[in-house]
Amino acid sequence: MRRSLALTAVALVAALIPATRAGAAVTSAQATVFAPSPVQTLGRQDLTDAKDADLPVFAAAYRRVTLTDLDGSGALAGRYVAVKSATGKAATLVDGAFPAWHRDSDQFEQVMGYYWVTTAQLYLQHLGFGSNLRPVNQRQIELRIDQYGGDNSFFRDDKANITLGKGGVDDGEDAEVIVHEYGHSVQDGQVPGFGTTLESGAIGEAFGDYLAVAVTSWATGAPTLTPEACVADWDSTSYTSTTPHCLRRLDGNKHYPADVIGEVHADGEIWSRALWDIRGALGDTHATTLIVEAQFAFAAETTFAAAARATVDAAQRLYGATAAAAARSAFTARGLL
Ligand SMILES: [Ca+2]
Ligand SMILES: [Ca+2]
Ligand SMILES: [Ca+2]
Ligand SMILES: [Zn+2]
Repeated sequence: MRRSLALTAVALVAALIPATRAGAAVTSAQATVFAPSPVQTLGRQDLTDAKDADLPVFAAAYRRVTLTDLDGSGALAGRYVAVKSATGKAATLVDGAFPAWHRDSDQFEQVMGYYWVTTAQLYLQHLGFGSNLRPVNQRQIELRIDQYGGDNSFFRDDKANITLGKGGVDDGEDAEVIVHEYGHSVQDGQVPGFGTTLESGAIGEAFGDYLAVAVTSWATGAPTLTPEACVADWDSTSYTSTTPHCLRRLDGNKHYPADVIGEVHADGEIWSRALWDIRGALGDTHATTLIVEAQFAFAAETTFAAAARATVDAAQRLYGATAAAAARSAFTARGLL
């Protein structure tokens, strides 16, 4: 009797609120993160991993935020991501909130993964993807944190999952590393199997870098203490010696084909500079909307030139001739058109 009453209530709620998945109790909870990283927040290029120690200097970089779209289980699982950690106990709610774990706790990177994947998806939705434009990657991906030695994170398109490594600075401590990986998930969601050739792979790396900057600037404001074009300011302190520390930048000056070296991350800096210039000309909202919309039309093994043409076409379709000219100019400046 009680069970059938409960089922009726769930069915009624689902009928009244069609946007809510039947039976899925979606909730929010407070948690503590870096937003997006201590280097960017504090403007200190001298920070080092210090073997994962929670030194006093980091105190001012923590932010209390609201995790949304949780599934109500008390774990870090929700509409867009489920966190699976191979290191440490799984984070769980305590009295309705996630405790204020800091960087020396395994649970901190788990919370970071949940928050930043969800924030990246909400950024895409704020652009209109899933409302006036078709949805982009609105699926639950799996995010794993692995204690393996290498300093690398990667996206596996066979399982729609992201793995964050713990080499050097834990990758999960830098929102821009997390969102970069989510960029691969986005492109795989749009074009399954995207990015297996050199040029399509370079576009994948470039888009991940671009999305990392766009999402973190949207969520926390454009940085004033570090260059906005710098990607992964915190993670890269482990493997770069010059300052500002950047894994890569969006505002480099590489040109096609002279600067192609046959490595997807390096060659991606040709493409990401074009995206950066489109954003500079049209602003974040129009630029990212047309860039993401264009990707639906990319072949899985697209060339730079074909993808550039598709992006100009999307600019024309969405915003007209002036936007198309700005996109064309950005790609021409790189030698891509
Ligand atoms: Ca850590
Ligand atoms: Ca790292
Ligand atoms: Ca940055
Ligand atoms: Zn990548």
